[in-house]
Amino acid sequence: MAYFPENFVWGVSTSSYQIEGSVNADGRGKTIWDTFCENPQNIVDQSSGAVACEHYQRYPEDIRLMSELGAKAYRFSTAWSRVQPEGFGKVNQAGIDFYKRLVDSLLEHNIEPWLCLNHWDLPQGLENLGGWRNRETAFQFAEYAEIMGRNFGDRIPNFITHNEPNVVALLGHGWGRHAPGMQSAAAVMAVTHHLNLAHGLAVSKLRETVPDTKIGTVIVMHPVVDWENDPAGSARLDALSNRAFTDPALLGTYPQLLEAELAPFIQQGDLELIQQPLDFFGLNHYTTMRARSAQDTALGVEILQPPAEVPQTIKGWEINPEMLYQQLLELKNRYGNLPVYITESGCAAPDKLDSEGKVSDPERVAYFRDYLRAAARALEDGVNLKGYFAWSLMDNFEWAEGYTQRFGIVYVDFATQKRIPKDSFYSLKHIFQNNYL
Ligand code: IFM
Repeated sequence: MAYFPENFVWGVSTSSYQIEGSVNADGRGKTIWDTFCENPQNIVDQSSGAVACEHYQRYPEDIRLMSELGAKAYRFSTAWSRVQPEGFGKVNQAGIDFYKRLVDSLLEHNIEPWLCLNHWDLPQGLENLGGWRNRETAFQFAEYAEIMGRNFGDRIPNFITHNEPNVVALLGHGWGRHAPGMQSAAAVMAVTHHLNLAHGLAVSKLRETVPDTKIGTVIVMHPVVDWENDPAGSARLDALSNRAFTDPALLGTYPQLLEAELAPFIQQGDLELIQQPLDFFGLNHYTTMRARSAQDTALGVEILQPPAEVPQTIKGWEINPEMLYQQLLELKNRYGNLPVYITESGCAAPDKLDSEGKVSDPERVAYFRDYLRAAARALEDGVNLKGYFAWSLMDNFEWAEGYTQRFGIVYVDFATQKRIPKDSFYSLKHIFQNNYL
């Protein structure tokens, strides 16, 4: 048996571009993902988030599902370009009103809203000025945070600055698999530092605007395994992905390995601005990483697929719950015992609607149970773990994989937009309601 405390926060996570659709509705501005999806080579099924789950219209039904699940919390992101269509200047009241309707409905259902300001969909207006490569974007982000604080501070108990900024830097600017599709080490360094600066500036703006609200950040951390096969590549991958955001935010330093490459972008006082006291740390965790030095690539390192004999999901991500346990202990030991929420955890599985209209997803049921057992063990061993958010409420636009990989606990029939809870939904419902498994 694995037990969780009475007040443990059980929730689900989503993000704006992956579920909302309605990309031209009510004054929303274009984002880098709208642009990236225009090139059919970028997305495996040539799709986009233009329609996605039609959450923009169907949010009341989605909230009813969360309520049926027994979720106490919902982590979602706001599309910056609905709030400021260009990313700067004019504020679009219709965009703010949409998120107010969403948040008010969550509160009516006793579901605590957790608002994330950046889950990758940067306004194209800012990209045209250099995007995250431009230091000025960090200051624009702080202005957007202030607008959100002023409008939502009375009803949002938890703000998150970024979701997985390390993925924006690496996949978006180093490996070119995500928007804006660049492959440049210098761009990765500039983006890394400017995202960190944006985080620090946004935290201090939010503290001024909404002093009673809790504020944190969310970073995806995957331990590098098989280190001995490529020590130099492993050290570089670990620094770029696991340390380049957590170290400055929580310790006020950059990994030594990256200092020279980052130096051109750092101004005096930046690290003090970045290291703001936080109320919580959000850990996204799914798998492990293996490194391969690759001098012919911009970053000089790539992520290797796990060997065939290693248990893995259809996405090729190793299933290794022990590494979640290790990751949580590492957070405690390296960064102090800050309250931690697992803000994403889940797996892609080959879900099919059966002839009775049901979806059985045993791989996902097992994944959640095994990873939750590992989380409970970390809790027993003193990790200040406060909550767990499953990724994701429903199947959605899985970025470069389009709609070919389903992560939801609710199946979405994209032809009809019908939502069908999978077996994993009912399994989590039992856990959420009983605090044990
Ligand atoms: O879908 C993504 C999410 O947007 C960020 N974290 C990982 C998920 C699965 O790939």
